[in-house]
Amino acid sequence: MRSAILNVMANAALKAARGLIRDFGEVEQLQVSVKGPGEFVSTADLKAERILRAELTRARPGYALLLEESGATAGPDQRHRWIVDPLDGTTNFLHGIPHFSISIALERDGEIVAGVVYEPTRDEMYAAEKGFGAYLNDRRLRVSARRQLGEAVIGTGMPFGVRADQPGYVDSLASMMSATSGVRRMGSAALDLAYVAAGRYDGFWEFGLAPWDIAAGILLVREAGGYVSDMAGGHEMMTTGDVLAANDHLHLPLAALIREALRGGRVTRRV
Ligand code: 2AM
Ligand code: CA
Repeated sequence: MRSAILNVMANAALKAARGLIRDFGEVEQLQVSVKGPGEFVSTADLKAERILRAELTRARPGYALLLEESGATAGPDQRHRWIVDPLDGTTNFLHGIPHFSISIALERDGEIVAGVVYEPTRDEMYAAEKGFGAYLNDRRLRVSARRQLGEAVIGTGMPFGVRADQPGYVDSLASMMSATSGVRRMGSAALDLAYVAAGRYDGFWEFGLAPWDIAAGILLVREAGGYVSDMAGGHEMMTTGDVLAANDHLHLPLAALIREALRGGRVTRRV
């Protein structure tokens, strides 16, 4: 049984997902057209956001909103704020790669108290409420129990475009490549965090993410028994956009690895 608020969030995600799935089918067709699916995808993204805004506002009229496409809207309720990414993994969507998600978080007094990440193509609904655990559909989630870095599979997001020269990223990647059992880069940070919560990834790191990419995912990881920090080991993920998530055995060694990489000292394999 989901709580009333998680129901609101899950139903909003399901409703927006129906449009995304339809549009994704169209995008697959548009890959071969000369014009490409670019404009069509922007419209799909905006349509999903409009549905989410309408559903969330209808259920909780006074709450403030922070949406990826339309930005911030204040509300008479000073305590609550929705933080929403209507389409995380836009590049995948644009290229017809079926790996994207909808992310919805609820913040109360500056703290994330509920989060939903939905993956439309697999019909996987990740949901968490502070103090009540994290779930994938009806199954309770737990982060992985792996203790050895050498056995760990770690997710990441690679900076691109104007952010491609993110200082230290390539060094952190090189360190992870030699110290772990492998790195994955799948292109939706919200789902990456959900995968840590589900014990699929043993950890995840990325720099420079936006609040809507990570707000729901952070709660999922925490409620699944994992650890989330920024790269300095603090809790400024939502302001710095830098995120390291892992189970509690691996969080410290991964943090050390990234810190050393950022200092310029390559770390070689430790088992
Ligand atoms: P988006 O698909 O909503 O744009 C991929 O690394 C993750 O980072 C995605 O969650 C993506 O969100 C987000 N992201 C957005 N802009 C980015 C950028 N310039 N560089 C890297 N990641 C970005
Ligand atoms: Ca995003």
